[in-house]
Amino acid sequence: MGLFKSTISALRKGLGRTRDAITAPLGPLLRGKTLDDATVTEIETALIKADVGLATTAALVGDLREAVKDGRMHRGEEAIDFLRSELGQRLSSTNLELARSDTPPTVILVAGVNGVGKTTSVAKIAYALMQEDRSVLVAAADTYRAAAVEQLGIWSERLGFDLVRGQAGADPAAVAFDATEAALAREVDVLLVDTAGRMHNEQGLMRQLTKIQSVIRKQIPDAPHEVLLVLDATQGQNALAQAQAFRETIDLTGIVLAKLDGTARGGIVLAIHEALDIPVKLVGVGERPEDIEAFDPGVFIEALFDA
Ligand SMILES: Nc1nc2c(ncn2[C@@H]2O[C@H](COP(=O)(O)OP(=O)(O)O)[C@@H](O)[C@H]2O)c(=O)[nH]1
Ligand SMILES: [Mg+2]
Repeated sequence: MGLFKSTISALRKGLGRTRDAITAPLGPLLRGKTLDDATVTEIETALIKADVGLATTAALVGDLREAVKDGRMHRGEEAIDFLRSELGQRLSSTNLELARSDTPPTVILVAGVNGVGKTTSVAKIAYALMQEDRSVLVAAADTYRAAAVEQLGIWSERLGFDLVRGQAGADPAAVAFDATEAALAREVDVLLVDTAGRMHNEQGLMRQLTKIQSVIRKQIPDAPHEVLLVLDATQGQNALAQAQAFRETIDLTGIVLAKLDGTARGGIVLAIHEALDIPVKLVGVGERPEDIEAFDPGVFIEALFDA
């Protein structure tokens, strides 16, 4: 199983700045120290700065304060253990593997607003699947800009996956329909559908997505098997607002958190979990095809706390 096996070192590299941001203040602050009100406040500041999310931070810090006050917790190391276990529990509940259909193709629809990293993520996912000897077909259903189709064209040549494209300005749903037909005819393992992020208005964008979904279902009733929303980790609360908007229209099955390498705020993973209850399944940690990883809560927590 495991469409993607995460490698600890790559994820660590991606989370390097998160680690610096959180551990740099927390490590020296907590190890070998006695806990008091001031240290707990510093923990609070560090968690908020890392985008962990206000509710999660408040809950954790509230528990810490009580434990210190009641004399149940004395040492910095105890606080670290407490935080690791609490954060771990919050992230461990969900199935993080990509769904796979018993009858191929598995259809993966990729959505998100403009510039967050959809097309790059599609190329990366295609590449990762090809490394696992799975056949991949990609639908370039962002037909609003010629450059978008062009961009996927370059990736497809570079990485060697097949592409179904429409004319610029063609109906994206028609491209998705053709691609589904081709995926069935060619018996590929996985069909990835890249979509547009920019429309004249949000309603138009959401309607387009529903339409794409329904034309895919005409040929494969239980598809798409994954609807991945790509979010840009550097966008903080704005990313959360995007997810709220998308999930009102379409049943999201997972998040791809792109550009985690570009932020010191890896705690956004926890904020997403707290606010949306949609699992972060993949993380983007760079611009190269290999810069994508399965999200691994254990590794993530480890990276957050261990320098
Ligand atoms: N550093 C970094 N850049 C990324 C990542 N994913 C995408 N990008 C860059 O973000 C920009 C927009 O990506 P693109 O895939 O075109 O976004 P789209 O409009 O959602 O399809 C491009 O310059 C990508 O190279 C990532 O994980 N890390
Ligand atoms: Mg794109």
